[in-house]
Amino acid sequence: MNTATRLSLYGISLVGVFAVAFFGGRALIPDDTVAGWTKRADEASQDHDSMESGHEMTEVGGLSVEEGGYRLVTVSAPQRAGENGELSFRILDPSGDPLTRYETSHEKQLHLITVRSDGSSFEHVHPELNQETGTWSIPWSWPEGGSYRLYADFVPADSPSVGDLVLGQGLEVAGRFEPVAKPLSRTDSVAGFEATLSGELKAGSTSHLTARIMRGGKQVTDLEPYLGAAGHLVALREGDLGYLHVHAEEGELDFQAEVPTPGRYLMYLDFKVDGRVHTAEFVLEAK
Ligand SMILES: [Cu+2]
Repeated sequence: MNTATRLSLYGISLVGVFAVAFFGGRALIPDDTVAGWTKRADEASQDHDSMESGHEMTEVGGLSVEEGGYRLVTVSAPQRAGENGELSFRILDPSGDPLTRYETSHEKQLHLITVRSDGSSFEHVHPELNQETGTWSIPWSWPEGGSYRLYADFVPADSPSVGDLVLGQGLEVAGRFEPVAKPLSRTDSVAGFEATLSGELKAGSTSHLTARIMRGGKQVTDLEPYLGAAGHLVALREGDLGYLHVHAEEGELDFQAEVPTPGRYLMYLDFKVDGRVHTAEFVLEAK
């Protein structure tokens, strides 16, 4: 091998080293493409900010113990099905102090929802706040074993711009567990009432839903106000149990639901008749 050939081979191997460095780094992707991605990411985060501050949220809540700096802590409940005890927890504010001041929303300072992972055993209750300690508590027992999800839905009074927060946490309960299948359903029978939910869910847009309550073949028209409306609807996304914001509209049992993705949604309608609150359950599919 002569000197010239050796030098040119050296040159080729140098080119090889540069090529590896070039392809190994971001230089592989043209700069203007990267700039486009960065810009879109910025726009997305701005959109996210504006959705957070507004009321028209299409995101799901309740999948995290923390949101906006507020944290769900010291969740305690009976560990075994059938055991009588207390369910309690605290909310910490962004500085780490127990949150004791809440805005009233739907007539309550905090809405506590629990549901088993299969969508059964839904409960929507209103615990008591200890103003000194910031501890929320309510007498409690689990009907059956399984994995449960707990949601605390509230509006902190110390920072009105934060708006409605839904913090969530999972809980394991020992005891018998038979998963319950929840097929698609627009009707439910509960305590002698026939409930129907009509309307189509469309992913990414506002859907209008209307419920109707019948008893003995006649429509029930004397529903009592419950939480500031004729009824209260909670929607959970099947799969991750993400909690959706549903707004009551004008009119008897009319709602606006915003679902972010196609798939099934578990819907729970609380309504009040003769001084008693009942829950009708539906499963709808969003296209
Ligand atoms: Cu409530």
